[in-house]
Amino acid sequence: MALERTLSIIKPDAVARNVIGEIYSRFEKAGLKIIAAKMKHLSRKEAEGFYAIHRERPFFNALVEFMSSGPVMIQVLEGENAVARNRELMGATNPKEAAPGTIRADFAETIDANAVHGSDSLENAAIEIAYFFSTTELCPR
Ligand code: RTP
Ligand code: MG
Repeated sequence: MALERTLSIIKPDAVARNVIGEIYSRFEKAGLKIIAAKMKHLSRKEAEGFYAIHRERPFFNALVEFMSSGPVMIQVLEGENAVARNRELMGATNPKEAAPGTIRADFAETIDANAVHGSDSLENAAIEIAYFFSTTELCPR
């Protein structure tokens, strides 16, 4: 087992639904520690930079529009196999296909507004964490 860090974002739809605490509770119950957090209303440019990997995808504009439509809650999660563990907690990208009991099944309805983001690999996690946090903002314990 490996101690990992991953980047999580509670997207504008879930922040608007007032379920930050319920989602944090799922991270904590799964043994993931929140070692950094900030709330932020992303500019278009910040959202574009974050999702640059999807630049050529047909849904890119809608994704950037949505991610900059309201405040998001951004956190670094640390724990055993944190990248995969967080993806399990999130459920499938399309909430309609997400397993019962996952965050997306419980708090989201559409593929565009699907409640949470989670890094999809350890390599991307490092890039995404550095996009939002300096090393001095991380508080492992
Ligand atoms: P995320 O990056 O937000 O954690 O989501 P993910 O890995 O599950 O999905 P990804 O393929 O990385 O796509 C990023 C976000 O783009 C939106 N999307 N829309 N209309 C579509 O076919 C489509 N596909 C993806 C979703 O909001 C997804 O979370
Ligand atoms: Mg992704």
